[in-house]
Amino acid sequence: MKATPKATPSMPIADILAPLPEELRRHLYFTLGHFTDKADDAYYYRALATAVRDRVTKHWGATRKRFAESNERRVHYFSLEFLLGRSLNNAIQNLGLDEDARLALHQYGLKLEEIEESEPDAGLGNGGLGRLAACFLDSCANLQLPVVGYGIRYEFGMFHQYIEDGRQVEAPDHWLREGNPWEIERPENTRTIKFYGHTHRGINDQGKPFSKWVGTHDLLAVPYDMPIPGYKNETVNTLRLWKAEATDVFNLEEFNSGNYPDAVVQKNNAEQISMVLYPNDASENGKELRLKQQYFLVSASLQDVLAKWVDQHGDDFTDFGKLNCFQLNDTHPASAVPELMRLLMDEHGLDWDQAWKITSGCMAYTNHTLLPEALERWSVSLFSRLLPRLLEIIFEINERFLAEVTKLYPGDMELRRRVSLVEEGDQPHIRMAYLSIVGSFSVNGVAALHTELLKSGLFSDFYAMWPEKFNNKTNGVTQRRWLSHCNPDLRNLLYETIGTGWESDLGQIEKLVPYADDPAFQKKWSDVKQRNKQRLAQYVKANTGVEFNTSALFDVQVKRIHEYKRQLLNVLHVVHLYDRIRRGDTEGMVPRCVLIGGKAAPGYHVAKLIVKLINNVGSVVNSDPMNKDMLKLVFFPNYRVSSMEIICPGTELSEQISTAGKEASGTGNMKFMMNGALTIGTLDGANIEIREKAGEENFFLFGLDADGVVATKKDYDPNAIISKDEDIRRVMELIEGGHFNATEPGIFDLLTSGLRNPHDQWLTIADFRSYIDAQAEAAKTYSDQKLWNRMSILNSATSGWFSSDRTIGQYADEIWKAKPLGAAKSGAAQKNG
Ligand code: HBZ
Repeated sequence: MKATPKATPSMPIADILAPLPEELRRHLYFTLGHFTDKADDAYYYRALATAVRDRVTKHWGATRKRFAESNERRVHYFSLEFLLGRSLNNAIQNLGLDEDARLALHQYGLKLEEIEESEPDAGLGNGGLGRLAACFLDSCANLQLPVVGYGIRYEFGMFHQYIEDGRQVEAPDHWLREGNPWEIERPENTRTIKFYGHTHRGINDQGKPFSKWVGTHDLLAVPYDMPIPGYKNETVNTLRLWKAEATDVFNLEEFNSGNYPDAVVQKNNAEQISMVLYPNDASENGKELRLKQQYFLVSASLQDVLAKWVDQHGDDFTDFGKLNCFQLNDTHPASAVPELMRLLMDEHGLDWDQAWKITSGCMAYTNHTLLPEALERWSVSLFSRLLPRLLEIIFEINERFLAEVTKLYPGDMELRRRVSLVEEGDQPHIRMAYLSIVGSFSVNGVAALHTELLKSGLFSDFYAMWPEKFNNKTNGVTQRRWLSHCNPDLRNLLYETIGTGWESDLGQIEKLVPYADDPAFQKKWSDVKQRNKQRLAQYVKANTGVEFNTSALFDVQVKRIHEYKRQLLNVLHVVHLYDRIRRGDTEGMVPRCVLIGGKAAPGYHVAKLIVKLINNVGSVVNSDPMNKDMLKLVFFPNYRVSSMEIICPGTELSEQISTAGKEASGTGNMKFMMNGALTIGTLDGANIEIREKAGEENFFLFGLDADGVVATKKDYDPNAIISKDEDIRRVMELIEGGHFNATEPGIFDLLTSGLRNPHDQWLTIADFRSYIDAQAEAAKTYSDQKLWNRMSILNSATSGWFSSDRTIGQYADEIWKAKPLGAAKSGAAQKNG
């Protein structure tokens, strides 16, 4: 091992770093004070992470410099959620440090995979929306785009889910307890955020009216930066997360009144804002603290961008809109629209028209849901108390907007009422989606069907007014995490078969098509799947105690628990198979292991009951002596990013079974496809595009389509369907007869009565027969392994479209008009070499 060179001020920063094995020793001893030989994975994790981070930091500094010197458009991705998962392996992979890291640990007899397990997931998100933001950051860095992510540094991320007696129990996720080697605090960029107070109107020296926000209760936003390394391209982008702290002034008042303990308590109050991620993924509960979080993020981030602008350009905002773009991840950061107006007018002296031209020219909004109950509305009374100046601005935006509506459609009062940013009623509310549309130049959905439904349904009035604002950006996922990293055996098979180019250009995975029927390749392909199934089976055993038979079909549904995602339909099918086994009718069946995982929002009673049903059915089915090894059902606890990294490669059948028209896109469906799972699914969200790319013969389709759902609702009679279909009737009888809840009679009545209700929104019974048939078709196909392997290979081979690199390429070209800022050395040449 080479000795560490002596550092001098003139030495290039890169040369200060010794080889990784030495750096690991140095950090263990000097940074962490680990003086003993005691094996303690947590120490080794931290030391290795710090050593790797140092290498990341080198490129980070260079990237920042490049961005600062360029005069290209910058993008700011505003999101209340970034579901990053683990960072160590990602950094090692993207910097090509795998061998070095293994060598470094080898000196202590340690394995990289084991040490990586010590890293807690950064669970700063609920589900798809948060994970999409993380995949997007990865792709932006891969494409060398000048994009900064802005979010909140929640002290507690997504709760831990435990299962007790079959029920979900939540526990806090204190992910920062042992420190976070991936963040750097930047106290010098602290911003002040105002709340409460009132506005004061007056006339300024030039005789112009102004409004001032005074008497506010202020707090501080302190930024913590996390590096987002690009793939072997010397680019490291930034995710800036804000932590709330009390201002000194704020504490001083209490202190002076002689109440020191109260002053400290006040400090805690301020810090509550960034304390915890709200765990609701599909319904709003209108809590004041949540609105505070949203404004806190938006105000801190906009001030940050404006401060940097003023540093570079002074108070000349002429080109601000041309050189900046803000992408709003759903309506959660929608107060960016009135906040940018406020900052430009009240802090930087622009008039309304100048400020509006800038604001509405640089905001872009992504919608992620069609569920009306998920559309954010904030009561005017809460707004006026918490953010009085913003409310004033929103009212003025609305007045001007409604004037425009009247000009376009004179006399249409009904339209005015429908599109108003203020929903009238006993308790008027601000409609955040409408505010986002009016304040943005771009509005996009996240899959083709979703965007069409936005245009024809939820937002049709706005689409009629401004068709040019609306566009589609079908979601994608990063193949670096969701193929390369999580499925090393498949990665190696791809390397030897089609080379390495697909890691930064997934379109190249199409080169697999000619191998679909090649027996030698099929053998390698199924060997890889078999090893991944073994790994998954071990993981299931360790987490649930249940044994999976690795020659069975691995059938998986992992996602948040929600009625529209229809985990219930999946359970009904398991009960149907169980019923067939019990009556000795196993013809055409193949052994099957069903895994369901996901978190229910803590206040969502029905979703929690579905978790209980899955667990109860699982314990009855798994212990029935009739069953042998034909059928298993487990509920996988605490589903999160790092568990998907093991579940996804071992999955053979991917369940994407939402009621058509309800799932905006789905992204799990894409991860499974890349890893060679076949999909059983409805014509919903991105399933439609998956089926188009894979070919309809390589997809198990069932159920009503979105139009069929609308039509069926008109005279839906689930009880008639149940009584006419023997299989369905028997399933209902087993559940309603208490077969799965002998000791707790009646607990599932809410679920069964929901299924039988003619107003059941999710039409589970309507799709059940078609689902059973598609499942039988899947089983039949599985018993022909040659055919199954062919279909599996073709699914992976056609998954190129679902790389988030493609998605981000489209955002950059069509919305952001952003250009890559390449590293001094050509990244692409290095990447593909
Ligand atoms: O966003 C999901 C959609 O359900 C899914 O279809 C889509 O693929 C994905 C990415 O576009 N939506 C969410 O994950 N939504 C949330 O997590 C959420 C979080 C907080 C909220 C509301 C929704 O207040």
